[in-house]
Amino acid sequence: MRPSPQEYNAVSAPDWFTAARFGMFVHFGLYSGAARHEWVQTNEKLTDADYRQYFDNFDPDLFDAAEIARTAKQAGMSYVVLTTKHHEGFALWNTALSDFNSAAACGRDLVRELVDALRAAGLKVGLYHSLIDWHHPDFTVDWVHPRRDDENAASLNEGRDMARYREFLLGQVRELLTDYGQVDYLFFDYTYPEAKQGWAGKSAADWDAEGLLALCRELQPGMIVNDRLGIPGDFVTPEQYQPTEPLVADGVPVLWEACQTTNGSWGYDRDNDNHKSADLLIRMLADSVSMGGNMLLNVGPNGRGALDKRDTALLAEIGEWMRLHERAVVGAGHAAHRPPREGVYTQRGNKLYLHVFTWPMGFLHLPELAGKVSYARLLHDGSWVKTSVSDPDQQALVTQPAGQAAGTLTLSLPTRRPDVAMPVIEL
Ligand code: H79
Repeated sequence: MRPSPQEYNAVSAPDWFTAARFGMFVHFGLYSGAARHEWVQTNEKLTDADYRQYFDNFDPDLFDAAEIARTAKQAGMSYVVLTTKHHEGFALWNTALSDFNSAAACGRDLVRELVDALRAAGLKVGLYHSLIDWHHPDFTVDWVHPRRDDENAASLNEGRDMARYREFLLGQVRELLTDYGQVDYLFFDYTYPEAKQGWAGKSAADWDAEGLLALCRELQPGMIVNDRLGIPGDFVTPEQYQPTEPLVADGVPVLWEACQTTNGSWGYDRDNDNHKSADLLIRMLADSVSMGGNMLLNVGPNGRGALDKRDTALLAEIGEWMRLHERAVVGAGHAAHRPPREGVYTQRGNKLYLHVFTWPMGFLHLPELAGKVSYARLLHDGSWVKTSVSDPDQQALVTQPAGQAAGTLTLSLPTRRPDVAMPVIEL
């Protein structure tokens, strides 16, 4: 029987994941050298021969696992999730099950390097593993496959056998969960059951989702697994959108994590300058926590394995904000109070944090909080914020602030917005 979300959360919601709130996604593979989106093989319908040049010239001489760990830590992140294999099928570890791997291409086991560096830095270890595999000869052609050819559809799947692919998939996951010590988190990607334009999708049965999940439970009992196998997992993973309320299933809150890019592409995309601002990313993080979720922010190292300057500049700004506002994020979560229109609340213990998205003119009115707040301050500099409660019966007599419903607490703020990426008021 399918466990309820409550049962899932009960068995598998480790404190570290909900406390962490902020992690780093690392997309690295042959597509990083192609430098034009991790889906380039399908987007441009590249042949295996076209794609082979990225394998033959794979040279991640600047991939520095310790630097990645340090960068994540300085940004205030407490876990990192690495693509062990993306849809292209290239493995970043020394797999015995295929030659299409980084050890064969450049003599390095990049999974080992990063996992070791994360542990040394005290960060939690997350792995991403693609269910899709465009390189494997048994993986059937479907509507997102680069070999899809509407003219010659009939012959394309001759000789391809998903049963053999399932064995390969299970075997590679077994290697990852056996040879790399404790793995805290696994992100499978992804199930797309709909058939489109006459082409099949793939669903739980294509991956033997039950078998894969059972293998995860057996080899790494403390590990959390995401929801993209086509059967329920331990947490759900909204991709490139922000939920606007806490996520629930059957009326019960579920763990969730929004995965987000800096510029719309996961893999290094040289000519894409469509980066979000640090202010927006910080707001998205606060928004996630306010709705009871995490945010996993992606970086796409370039063809040499170095972090992109555009990403590290953003992470440095986010890190500076996190240094001063960490307690409003890490260990914090959804607050039951109705926020004012200017921002969102997070709550940690008995403290409420008001993340102010739009700085008001002079006053902020907080519904229902009159009499419930003993002290208020701006978090970045610890400066006291004056609070007052206006009497709705006396409105004609008071000049400021007027017109507030009973129970409203009013904050008197400096006219000038504090010089931080996003001001937070601790209540
Ligand atoms: O690894 C990242 C993405 O590559 C992967 N999941 C994250 C974590 C992902 N794969 N598919 N999707 C996300 C959604 C599919 C989007 C598609 Fe498209 C729309 C596939 C084809 C059209 C995006 C736009 C990719 C190519 C064009």
